[in-house]
Amino acid sequence: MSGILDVFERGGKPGQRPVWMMRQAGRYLPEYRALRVQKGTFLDLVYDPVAACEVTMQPLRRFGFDAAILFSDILVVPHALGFEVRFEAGEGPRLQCIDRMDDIRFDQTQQAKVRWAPVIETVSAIRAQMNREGFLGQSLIGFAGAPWTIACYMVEGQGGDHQFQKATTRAQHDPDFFERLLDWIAETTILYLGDQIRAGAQIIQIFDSWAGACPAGKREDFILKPTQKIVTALKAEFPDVPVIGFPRALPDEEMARFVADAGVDAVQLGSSVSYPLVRSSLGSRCVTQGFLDPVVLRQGGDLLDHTVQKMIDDVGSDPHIFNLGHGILPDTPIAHVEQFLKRIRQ
Ligand code: 1CP
Repeated sequence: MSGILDVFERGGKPGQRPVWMMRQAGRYLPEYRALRVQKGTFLDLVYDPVAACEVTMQPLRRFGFDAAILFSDILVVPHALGFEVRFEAGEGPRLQCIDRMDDIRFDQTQQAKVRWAPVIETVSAIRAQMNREGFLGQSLIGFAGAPWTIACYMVEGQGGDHQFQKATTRAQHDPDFFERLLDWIAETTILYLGDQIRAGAQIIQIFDSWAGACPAGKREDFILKPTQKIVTALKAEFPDVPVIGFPRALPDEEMARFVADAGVDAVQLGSSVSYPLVRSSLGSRCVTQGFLDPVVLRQGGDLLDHTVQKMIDDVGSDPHIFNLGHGILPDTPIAHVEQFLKRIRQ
């Protein structure tokens, strides 16, 4: 039984502290950088099942994390829907913008399935490889972006450096367009995550990395409802697969409502969270995940030791999966990851 699935099923065993790290496969690992150079572009790596499986396995072998996360990207969904996506070195993603209602074509899902087929092949390959290498207690996490976050990238045409001004303005002034777009992404994501689960993903995480950029009055329509639609559909078909939500930068006092309304089994918390406050509103049974500041991990030293110890003390025996509050920074020393793990596993 995996440490992480155990947390969902029974609240975890006493003293057990399952841990994995957002972006655990990535540029801070020399073995990742070596393979990345060989493969050319980031998307070439993502759509190569042998290479993507290898990259997924790298942090498992090095650190023995309690979960593997599929090596892919949330922008596979717009790409599969026929929109150009490029990852420019040092500039983040660039996408072909969506602008017109006519561009939202619900008949494109068959084509999308063909395009994401290599990612689904990767999921099967990872499960087989985990078995071969004896990672039997570890779980494989599949994922997708939440509709709001994906819509922001599709309308803006680029990453979040500009806080998605164009996308959030459009969302406020043209809610009909935005709601139809969110619905299209939600429908597609249900199929995509269903394919991942059938191929062997055991837990699903839905990343709403830009939830905090959603206008406050629109969170119900743009954050809660689209996520709820996905979770409801997945639960109908796969009732035993836990779903982790990540409404990043949503105010602490709205977390409990997000969990209840979206219907997720767990919530990932960001680094600025007040854990005692959120826990008291969530109750003792909801699983949380997070929330070490990636900047503290990069800094290491006493600060890292003290921060991790405080996190352990705060969490106590609550059902919790240790992780970062956001992705690991590419210039994080490997020794700091080891220091973090040592303390968690003490
Ligand atoms: O050059 C490189 O190697 C590219 C760096 C990179 C990596 C390693 C990108 C570009 N994506 C990824 C992998 C990735 N992305 C994973 C792999 C699994 C793992 O954790 O090991 C996952 C789960 C994601 C998800 C993802 N992509 C999110 C959600 C989580 C989050 O970080 O908030 C988001 C927002 C993206 C978009 C994206 N992809 C890559 C970048 C640099 C970005 C952010 C762009 C921006 O600033 O808006």
